[in-house]
Amino acid sequence: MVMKKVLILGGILMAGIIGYFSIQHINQTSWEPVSIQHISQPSCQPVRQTDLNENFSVLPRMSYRQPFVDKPQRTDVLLMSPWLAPIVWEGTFNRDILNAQYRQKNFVVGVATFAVKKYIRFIEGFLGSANKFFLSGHRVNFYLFTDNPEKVPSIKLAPEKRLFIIPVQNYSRWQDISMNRMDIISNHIRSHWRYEVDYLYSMDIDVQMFEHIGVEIIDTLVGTISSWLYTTPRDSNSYERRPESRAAIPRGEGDFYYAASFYGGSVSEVYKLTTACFKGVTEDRANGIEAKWHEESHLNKYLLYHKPTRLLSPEYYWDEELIRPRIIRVKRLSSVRKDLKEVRF
Ligand code: UD2
Repeated sequence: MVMKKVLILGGILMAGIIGYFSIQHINQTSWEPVSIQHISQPSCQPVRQTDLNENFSVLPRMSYRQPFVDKPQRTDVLLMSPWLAPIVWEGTFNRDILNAQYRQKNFVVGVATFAVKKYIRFIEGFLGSANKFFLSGHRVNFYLFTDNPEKVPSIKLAPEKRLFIIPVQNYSRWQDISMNRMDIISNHIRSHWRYEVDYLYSMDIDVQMFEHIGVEIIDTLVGTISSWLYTTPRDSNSYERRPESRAAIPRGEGDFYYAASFYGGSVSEVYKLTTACFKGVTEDRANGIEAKWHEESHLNKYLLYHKPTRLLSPEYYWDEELIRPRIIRVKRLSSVRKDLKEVRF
């Protein structure tokens, strides 16, 4: 009996001692400030300044269908790349939510497009349809490069849209007009656009828009999956393969085939992309080689090794010559049929 009491008392004493020390320990770790001198810091640690702004904005109340994790919006198409970049398809997003989020940021988007030589004829269709369908209700600056500014038709734009006509020289080869776009865009970012816009997109002029293209296209680095090659295995598509070209992609590599007709992103990312691609074009020229699909080949190489943060499905550039399959529910933007021999020469 005495032995049992001794054991119980001993147990209580031990528990008390453990409890005391653990409370001390908790006190130490959670309350007592740790002297900075005890933490060894590399002397060249870069200084960071995180903006701790508390003026966060709140979305308006909205009524929409609830999302469920076990009910994907589409099951017939790939919605996410292997690096978790969303692929934008009709039926996968709610434009009202996106617009509400975007409006709070008050961004300006720039669109660079070129109408050189006979391509001037495409301006009216491009601008007329873009005025209606491209980022409707949001601020957009269209930058139109042309060798014929006096021939640009007058088009009445929505109040939030502006047109800047920028004279540019022409080149005898259409391939040079197309490839030099990368250089011109890169130079204008450095001299102007970095002060004027938040996001920048490059678009071919020989297209028309038929449905809304909204803020679902906005992201840091955005590429459009080609309507010609969206189901083609990587080794059969149109990448440049000759190792002598700076645009070469080795066999066994490649994600998607991207169309050069529509790409973009933040100004700084588009600057990197256009500068790198034009460097590739210049080095190819010095080595007497031209990539299979000109700057589009360089763009594909760039986007393979600098993964886009968002991909636009072929809805965002549909080629008129193709029959539209079921998975392409809408044709938002499509090429205008052209007689290549007539228009390029
Ligand atoms: C593809 C690409 C295009 C470019 C080209 C290079 C797609 C859908 N488009 O289109 O972006 O990479 O291949 O081979 O993948 N331009 C003029 N005047 C000219 C020629 C061209 O202004 O005389 C401009 C114009 O903005 C045009 C763009 O360059 O939209 C591309 O030329 P394209 O449309 O003739 O090239 P295409 O259809 O072969």
